[in-house]
Amino acid sequence: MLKAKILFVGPCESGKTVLANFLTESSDITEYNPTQGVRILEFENPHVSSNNKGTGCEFELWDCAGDPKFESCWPALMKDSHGVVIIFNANTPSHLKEIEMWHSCFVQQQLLPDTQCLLVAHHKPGSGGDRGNLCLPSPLNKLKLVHSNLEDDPEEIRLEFIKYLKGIVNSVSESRDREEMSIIT
Ligand SMILES: Nc1nc2c(ncn2[C@@H]2O[C@H](COP(=O)(O)OP(=O)(O)O)[C@@H](O)[C@H]2O)c(=O)[nH]1
Ligand SMILES: [Mg+2]
Repeated sequence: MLKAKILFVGPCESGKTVLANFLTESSDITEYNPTQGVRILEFENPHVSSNNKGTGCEFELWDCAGDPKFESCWPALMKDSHGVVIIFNANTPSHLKEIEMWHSCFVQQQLLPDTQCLLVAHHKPGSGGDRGNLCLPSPLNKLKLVHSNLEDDPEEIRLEFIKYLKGIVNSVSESRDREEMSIIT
C-alpha cells in the first residue's frame, strides 16, 4: 500500500476544515473553531489507485491552521509532504496576496512540483456563486485552479479532488519505482 501526505493550507476561515471534513467524509463541525496547529485525517479513496499496479493508497490529510502564529510548526508540517492544496475565497481580495505566500513557503521552497499543488477557490454559502474571471498573478496562474461550492455543486469538487489524488498517487508510485531501480542498478 502506498502512503501519501497532503496538506490543506491557506488563509484563516477560508473553508479548509469544512472542505477537509467533506472530502474525507468526516463529521460536520457547525460552529467555527479555528484549527490549532494541525488536525490529521486519515482516509482511503476507493476510486484512487496507482495507474500501473492497481495498488491502493492510504492518505493523510493534514488540515493546517491558517494563523501565521503557528509558523514555527511549518517545517514539521511540510516535511515529507507529497501534495499541497491551497484553499482561499475568491471574493476576499486580501486572500490573493496570502496565497502567494503559502505557495512560496509550502511549494516553491520545498521544491515540490507545481503539478502536486492545487488551488481551490472555495465559495461559502451566501458569498455568491460568482466565479468572475479570477485573474491570478504569476506564478499562481500556472497552477491548477478549481472551484468548490458545497451548496450548489458538491460533486464538482469531489471529482476534482479524486483527479488530484490520482495524480499524487502516480507521482508517489513513480518515485518509488525510481528508488527501486536505483538500488538494483
Ligand atoms: N455551511 C457552510 N459553511 C461554511 C462553508 N465553508 C465555510 N463555512 C463556514 O465558514 C467557517 C470557517 O470555515 P473553516 O473550514 O473552519 O475555515 P478554516 O479556518 O479555513 O479551517 C465555518 O465555521 C463555517 O461556518 C460551506 O461550504 N458551507
Ligand atoms: Mg481550520
